[in-house]
Amino acid sequence: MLQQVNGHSSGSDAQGRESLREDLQEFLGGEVPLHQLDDLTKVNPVTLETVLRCLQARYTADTFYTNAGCTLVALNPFKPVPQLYSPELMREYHAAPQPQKLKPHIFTVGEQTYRNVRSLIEPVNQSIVVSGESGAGKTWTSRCLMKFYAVVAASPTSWESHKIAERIEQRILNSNPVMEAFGNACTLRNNNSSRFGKFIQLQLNSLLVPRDHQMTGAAIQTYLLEKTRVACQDSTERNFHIFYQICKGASADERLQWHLPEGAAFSWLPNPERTLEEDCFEVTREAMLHLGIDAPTQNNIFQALAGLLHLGNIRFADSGDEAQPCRPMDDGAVRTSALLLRLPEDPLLETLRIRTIRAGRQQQVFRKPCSQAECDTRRDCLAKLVYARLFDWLVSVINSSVCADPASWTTFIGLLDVYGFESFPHNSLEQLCINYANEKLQQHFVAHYLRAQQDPIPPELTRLLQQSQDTLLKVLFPADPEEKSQEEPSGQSRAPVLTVVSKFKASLEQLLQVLQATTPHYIRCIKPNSQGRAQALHREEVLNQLEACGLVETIHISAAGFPIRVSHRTFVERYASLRRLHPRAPPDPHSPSPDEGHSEGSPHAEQATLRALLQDILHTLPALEAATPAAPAGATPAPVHCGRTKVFMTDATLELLERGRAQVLEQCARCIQAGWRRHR
Ligand code: AOV
Ligand code: MG
Repeated sequence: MLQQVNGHSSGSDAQGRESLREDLQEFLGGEVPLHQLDDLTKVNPVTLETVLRCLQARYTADTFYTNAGCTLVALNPFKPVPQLYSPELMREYHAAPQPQKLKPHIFTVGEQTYRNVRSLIEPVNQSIVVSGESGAGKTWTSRCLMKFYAVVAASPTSWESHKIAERIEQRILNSNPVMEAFGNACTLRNNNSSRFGKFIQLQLNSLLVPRDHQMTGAAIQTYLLEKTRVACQDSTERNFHIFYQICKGASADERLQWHLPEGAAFSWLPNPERTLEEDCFEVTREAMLHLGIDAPTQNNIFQALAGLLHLGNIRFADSGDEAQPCRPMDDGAVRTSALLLRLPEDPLLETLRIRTIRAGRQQQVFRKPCSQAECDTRRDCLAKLVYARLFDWLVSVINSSVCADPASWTTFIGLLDVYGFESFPHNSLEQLCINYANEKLQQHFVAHYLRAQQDPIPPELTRLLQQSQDTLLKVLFPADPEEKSQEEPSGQSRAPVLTVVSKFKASLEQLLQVLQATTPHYIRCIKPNSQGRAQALHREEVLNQLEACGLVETIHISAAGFPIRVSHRTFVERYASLRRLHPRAPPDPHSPSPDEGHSEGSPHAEQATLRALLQDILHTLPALEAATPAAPAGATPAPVHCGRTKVFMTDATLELLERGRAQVLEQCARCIQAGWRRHR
């Protein structure tokens, strides 16, 4: 980062000349070939067009990552690039003294984040927000980052602890295929589209040696699974992967048991002929096993899913008489789904066809036959209910398998992989812009997307499922204590039912709170073309994405040079110790003291003290710079601007301050050690 701003701090002469040459070329109008520009802030002038040209040139040169100030732009290669994600490369970024000087990569972001966590005495949680439209590469990126941490944050020495660490890392990685099998589907835009939002906290321990943070667990939070997909798919799309996996991957015995004869047609399973790499049942099963979901439980899950497929084959025909319920067109589907879900057949049929209404003061129960369309809705609703509960249950099982004991971790790195709704691109602008844009986009999202999801659930459906004799369904739908006590006289009204929207809003607000308490890092994934073709960058499509995420504005803000903003208090608290390194000359006794004129303890006095301290710290900057080994004589002071409530600075200044602080801490540690030794 330091290099990018003032370009004079490299160690060797050759490097110094190289960066000087870059600076000069930049000054003279950007002679550096476009594809070699690692940071879009160096494009001159910064416009949508020039940014696009640079990205295009890099894409053609098989360079997929580019810095854009505080954001990393990731172009989807749409082809395997294994050398870009090898463990060797992960270690290289991890071991680099200044990883930001290597080629832009998600590993730079990963490593920077990891260093931020481990280098601080007061641990600060970090987060990486991965955004971009559907198919742009968010899930891929998050997965790669998880692998990165599994490699670099692995436990070191002792064999026993190594084994444990490996287990936990492997388990965390195993959560991916399971969650993707149950929560991803092939859509028009992405063959492996996430149909839920995911925030994973990678939990790190804080050993006494702060440089050795290790991953001790993880906690996964999911957001609004698109459960409608279980019962309703666009003609060009597919159901969740897991349904195809069981149909394709079941053994002969399992086929018998789950009533899935070879070639059976299910109306909820469109486009089964499309074979995808995601259809790998074995991988899912193996991963489930590693997560502690044993074979009988798995069997139970798959049987219930087969039950849902048969449920989807139930068709109703109008009876022609409003007073008479619709009749099922095929008794077989009803029988089989009842059998697999271990539900009594008659109540199943009854619940699908007849609505019970409570009305009047006495809450009398009326039974009303449903129309054919209503029967269909109730059938779909039943499936959605089961699937959503199953998904939530799976997430909780995974969490209980990977979540670390609260005592064994203190910091986390959060990875946010939201579903890339086309009209809901999470923005990668600088903090203020991000918040603003996200608010807007979320409103949009909530208005558009949630309305379609809103699954009032007739209470009869839940009651029916509570009658199931199936072990798994008994867990998913435990008997409702309220139902049991129904006959007891009670004047209390039921608690208001939380709607999907309000629950989702609440969980999003919670997420924002968590994110706000972290240091955020942004990766913006860009989809070069909508066909998923390698080596094809469609200008219009990319332009739209650049525009939607305000990338040019991000670059402008970053190029303006003060992307880091810290409150006066935080700044002073963090860097007060620097005054030890380069103490300022004692103040002139004749000049007025900063807090003169304010009574002690007043807010004004406090502010003035804070400001005076701040100035003291800022005065150490030139000395700090001069002490930096490669700083040329007479280099301009690190850019910093002191505002009314905040200090604004460049990445380079931040780095300088951090380096100075680390130096002080090291000195202190040495003094303490020396003291101990003397004491002994
Ligand atoms: P998404 O998460 O952003 O979409 P994915 O991460 O699923 O998108 O990526 C879509 C596809 O692009 C993947 O299945 C890969 O085939 C390919 N891909 C992405 N990144 C890379 C990469 N770095 N190298 C090679 N191939 C890649 V969605 O979940 O639909 O919003 O809801
Ligand atoms: Mg995804």
